[in-house]
Amino acid sequence: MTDDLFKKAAASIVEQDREAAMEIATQALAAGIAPSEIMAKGFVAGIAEVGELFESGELFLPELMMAAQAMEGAMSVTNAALGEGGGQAKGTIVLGTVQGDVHDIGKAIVIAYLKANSYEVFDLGRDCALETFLAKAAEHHAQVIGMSALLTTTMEEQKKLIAALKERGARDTYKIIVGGAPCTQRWADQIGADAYAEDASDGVKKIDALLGH
Ligand code: B12
Repeated sequence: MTDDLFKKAAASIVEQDREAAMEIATQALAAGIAPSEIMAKGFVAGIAEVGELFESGELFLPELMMAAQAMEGAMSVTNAALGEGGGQAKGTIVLGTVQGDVHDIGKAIVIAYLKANSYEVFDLGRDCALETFLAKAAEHHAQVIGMSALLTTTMEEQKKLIAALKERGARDTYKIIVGGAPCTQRWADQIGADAYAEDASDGVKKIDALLGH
């Protein structure tokens, strides 16, 4: 039954069916499946398959966009179920997708997890300029800046932001965490980030560790 729902969830994304995706997400939650589990084993598996089909030329951009819309539909259901952690905030984070990059599905999941784990998070959206990251981090007195990048070309923006902080003598003002499919621990080390996370729950763990929770 559960495996069947995971398969249906993945299929709804591959078939670019937003309505079905939302319905399956609702069904899964009603069946007691955790939002994180239906996301990871169902919907994220589906969008990963879509990425492979796109890469091999079996799906084209319009279909990729419709699959992303189905994914957003599913996320609207699962993220709402995650809720907010409540209590005193464990820390303040500004998080966005870097300039030149419009991929924001992963970022939305990370934000939902962080909020559910009692962090105050300011969503800087997508295609976010380096200066906006820095201005918003200062404005909100953030402890952490999180940057998402999904393109090998836009990963460079993560490096540029760290370099800009160093140039201004402000590198130690913030902890920097990077993520997104092309990023790795090695990349994070290379650019001098404080942490890399492979997914949303790892992101919460890494930020907890950075802030001593
Ligand atoms: C959906 C999608 C799109 C959608 C995005 C919609 C949206 N609102 O996000 C649309 C259709 C718009 C799109 C456009 C493009 N895309 Co696209 N897209 C994808 C796809 C299939 C899925 C991405 C996704 O949502 N994954 C699911 C989420 C949950 O995973 P995630 O983003 O990795 O996030 C998780 C972790 O990485 C981590 N994480 C992510 N960010 C952060 C940040 C922090 C701080 C932390 C802690 C953790 C963290 O936690 C997340 C949750 O677990 C990928 C394939 C792939 N394998 O990634 C291609 C892919 C990224 N796209 C690709 C390409 C080429 C493009 C286009 C250039 C296509 C074109 N010809 O126009 C454009 C680029 C537009 C732009 N300027 O940004 C390539 C990139 C290749 C490369 N080497 O750079 C990929 C890899 C597809 C492929 N295999 O060819 N795309």
